[in-house]
Amino acid sequence: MQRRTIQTHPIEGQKPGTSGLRKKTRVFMGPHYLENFVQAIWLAIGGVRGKTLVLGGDGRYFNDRAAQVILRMAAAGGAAKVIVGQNALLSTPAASNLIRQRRTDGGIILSASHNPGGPDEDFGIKFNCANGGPAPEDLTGRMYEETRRMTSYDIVEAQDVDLSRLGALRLGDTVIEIVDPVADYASLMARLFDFEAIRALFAGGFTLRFDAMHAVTGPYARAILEDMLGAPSGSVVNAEPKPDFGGGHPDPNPIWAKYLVDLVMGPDAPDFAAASDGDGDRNMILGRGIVVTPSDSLAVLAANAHLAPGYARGLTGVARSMPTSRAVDRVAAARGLDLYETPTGWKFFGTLLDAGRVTLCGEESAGTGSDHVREKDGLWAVLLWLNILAVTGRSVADTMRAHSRDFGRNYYTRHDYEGLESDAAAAMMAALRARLPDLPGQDFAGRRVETADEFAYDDPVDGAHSAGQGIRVHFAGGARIVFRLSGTGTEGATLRVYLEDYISDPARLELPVEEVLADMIAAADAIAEIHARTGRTAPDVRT
Ligand code: VG1
Ligand code: CO
Repeated sequence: MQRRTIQTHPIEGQKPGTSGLRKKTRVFMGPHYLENFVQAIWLAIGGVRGKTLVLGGDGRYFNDRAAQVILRMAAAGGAAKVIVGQNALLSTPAASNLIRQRRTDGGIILSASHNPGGPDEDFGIKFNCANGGPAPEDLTGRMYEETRRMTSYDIVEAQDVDLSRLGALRLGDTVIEIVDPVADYASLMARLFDFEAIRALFAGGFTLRFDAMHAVTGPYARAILEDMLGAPSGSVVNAEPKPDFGGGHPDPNPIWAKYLVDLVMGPDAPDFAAASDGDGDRNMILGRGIVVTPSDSLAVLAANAHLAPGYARGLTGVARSMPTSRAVDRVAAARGLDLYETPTGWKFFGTLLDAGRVTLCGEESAGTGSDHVREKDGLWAVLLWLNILAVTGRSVADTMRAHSRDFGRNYYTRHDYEGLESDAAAAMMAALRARLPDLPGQDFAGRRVETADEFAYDDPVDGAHSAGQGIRVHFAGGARIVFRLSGTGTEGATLRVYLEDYISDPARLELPVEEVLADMIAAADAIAEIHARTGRTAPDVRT
């Protein structure tokens, strides 16, 4: 087998964002693009020689080709072993689990998550560390530095590895072990949850619709929900992973999964419905007549997790990303749990989970997870919900009603303005930043600003400092607006505006969200001058 050193040159813009490096697929397919970044990973982790890695992705277009390149580069770098999901498939949480269970040195996940896939859509790659979690900022920073002084990379010349058959083979001196992507993950789920109780729930006629959105969770959901737990066959839909996700956005929210919202609001509503995203780390939870917002779901799971065997001892603490609503804070306060507020992105939960400070964590962007892996986990959230419903015998709607009665309700919505001109978006944020000192005491849409700042985070475990993590404006009475720019897009800029108000009055717990937040929506525009600076009169996505 021929090992070759290929001359290359630094490529602009290989800077990992909120979750790895994401670009248009054609950019990744360009000369040296993927190879440069993989070489930068090897360099940033101190070389791949002698190491064992996990490799898999969400099955999007170019997943299979990229996996072959990475295997040849791992072999050229002298890796001891690469554990690959069959056909190069692994959901993000399953990859995290394999990294941990097999005590490897880390892994590479190929995904652009909820972004669409295909030759004209998006692709992505990220490195996870030995704890199973996304590389922290200092490591992604080193990768970026390496891309800026890249001169060559090493790769072996070889035929494609047949990744369709389970078992072990060799590529040079590197062992390639091809594993069932579902098996280890499914047994982890069986250890955490009361499968007997959930089986009894389905046996009693409880109905479910799980939509895999033609993405990676299809095989996982079929195996676990239908085969192991006895949900009627056909409960899992769109279960065949496709390179272009069937042409849709594999993004489980009320826009891209509107048909699920229509289903639960209509006459044929199942008892429970859910969806996951491209790489299986997000979740959307719905019940008959109700859509549960991700922030509320986190709060409900925190309040009830002890009903599942894996969490019967209770939680050590909970964490949420800063823009996530403060619904979970109320649960933490009532239960005496420590509460941590982190910047957006799962990588910031890793140290807290590793140190045992928190058991559960979540983000408003449909991400929820626990210390069972170091990624958010879509199917895990679905199973925890099912476990809770199986034990309490309540419907989703009754569970939410009871929760608001106990804790009040954090009305919450996120407005996204997509495809903004990058410079205009940056100028808007700069102007907002400049206004911060003047905001306290001013009234907007009849509400007074109490405090306004730009969020920065000091990791309480390792002391790492992260600045510029979103602008927060707090109003009298507990309302809040957060502004930040997305770090996962591949074109232009996306402004995210997170709006929240807290209501405990028992007579006002079931109002339309946009009605309760109308003041905040008007205030957001007045404060950030969204319309004036971008010309936009309405958001592209409301979650
Ligand atoms: C978004 C979400 C963030 C999430 C990230 C990755 O980031 O807001 O909460 O962690 O996507 O999720 P941003 O920077 O675009 O707001 V996934 O499912 O893409 O791995
Ligand atoms: Co995802």
